[in-house]
Amino acid sequence: MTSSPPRPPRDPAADDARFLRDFETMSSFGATPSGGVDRQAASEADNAQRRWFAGLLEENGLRVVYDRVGNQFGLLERVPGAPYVVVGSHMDSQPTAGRYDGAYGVLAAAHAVFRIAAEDGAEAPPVHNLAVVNWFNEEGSRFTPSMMGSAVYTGKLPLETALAASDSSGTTVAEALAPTGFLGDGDGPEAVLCAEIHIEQGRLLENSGTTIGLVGASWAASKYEITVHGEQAHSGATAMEDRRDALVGASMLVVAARELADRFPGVLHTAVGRLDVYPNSPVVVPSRATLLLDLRSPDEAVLAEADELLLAEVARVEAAANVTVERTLSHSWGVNPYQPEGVELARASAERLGLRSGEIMTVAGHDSINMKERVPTVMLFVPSAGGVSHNEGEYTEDADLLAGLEVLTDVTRRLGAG
Ligand code: HGY
Ligand code: MN
Ligand code: MN
Ligand code: MN
Repeated sequence: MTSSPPRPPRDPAADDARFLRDFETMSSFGATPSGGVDRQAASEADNAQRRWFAGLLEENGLRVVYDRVGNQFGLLERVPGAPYVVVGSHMDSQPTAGRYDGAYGVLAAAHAVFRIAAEDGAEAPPVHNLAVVNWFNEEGSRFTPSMMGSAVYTGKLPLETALAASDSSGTTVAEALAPTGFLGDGDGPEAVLCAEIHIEQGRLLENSGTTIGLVGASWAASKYEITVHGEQAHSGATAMEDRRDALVGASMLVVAARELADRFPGVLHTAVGRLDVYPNSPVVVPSRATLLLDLRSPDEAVLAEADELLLAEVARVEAAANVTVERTLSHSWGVNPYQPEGVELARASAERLGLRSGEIMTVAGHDSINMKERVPTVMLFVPSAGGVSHNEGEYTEDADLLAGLEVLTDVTRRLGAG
């Protein structure tokens, strides 16, 4: 039996150049004139980058499969029948976003697995298979809730609910995915362990001169859909005392949410990122205004107290603007920590590579927040310049991208060795 020809030893500089070249290619999908990207879930740009990514995975010997909600996986099957270390993030983006959010973590996962696959006699014989993952619709900008693909994969969100979610044009996830070929008929690979690398999207790592963030826990988050009901009226002729102006009510709630953050300095972040007004016509008093409110805190008791205070504000607004307010919690997660042994394994990898690391909490949501509730999960950060994210000016130094890739490769190799 002829043994396979010895593989050329890895050339780290060439590997790094390949990664950076692939990252440039990836950043061309949905590229915006100001240097960012727009590739919302199941958009043409997202579909195009997924097709390119499938080709890259296959060229490197991985088998590409999709699950029932469009999560994309590249499988490296080394041990027949063994479960998988699932490594990856998301490629979908916010409407005018940066090139790094999510996409970096998916490409780094792919290159980590390519490097491990190319090693002769890895340090320890593999126990688990490896799967690269591109989670569907993490951002939730076109279809809510966010972190959708990993929520379905982990059983947190029913598949039917996800497939029925619709965008502002009324197109459902099922309809958007149907023609793409990204809807599989299986559950995807069985995960036994998980890892994700992501840009920090804050400036703690940059401020402290730390290269690798070891994510120990997440801030808790509550995302509400709030609908204010008023009454349509002529914006000129209607007497002021007769008006039930939904937009006035919604505006009071936006300001109340901002003032709430001021009551808990440093431990409560609030924002209203989307406001839909109906009928949104210049000469009509709006009868309906829907806002998506985002509350986050590292302390679940603070989040609960903020929720109570917000309810009191709702009652005040209803009386003051003579409107009625409906509020539903559309998505939430707790602080629940990542497994400490995973943090220590990643710390040891960073130390072995001579990289400065430090423990950090994630304020942003990630697919690993869903995954850590199912399997031991390692979450890593690399610095964001100025903490800028969800903004076309998002930036991370190449040296930090490559350092993060080295750590992710070492962590994935060790997780794969069981
Ligand atoms: O909600 C989040 O923080 C994530 O970016 N979807
Ligand atoms: Mn992200
Ligand atoms: Mn994001
Ligand atoms: Mn994420």
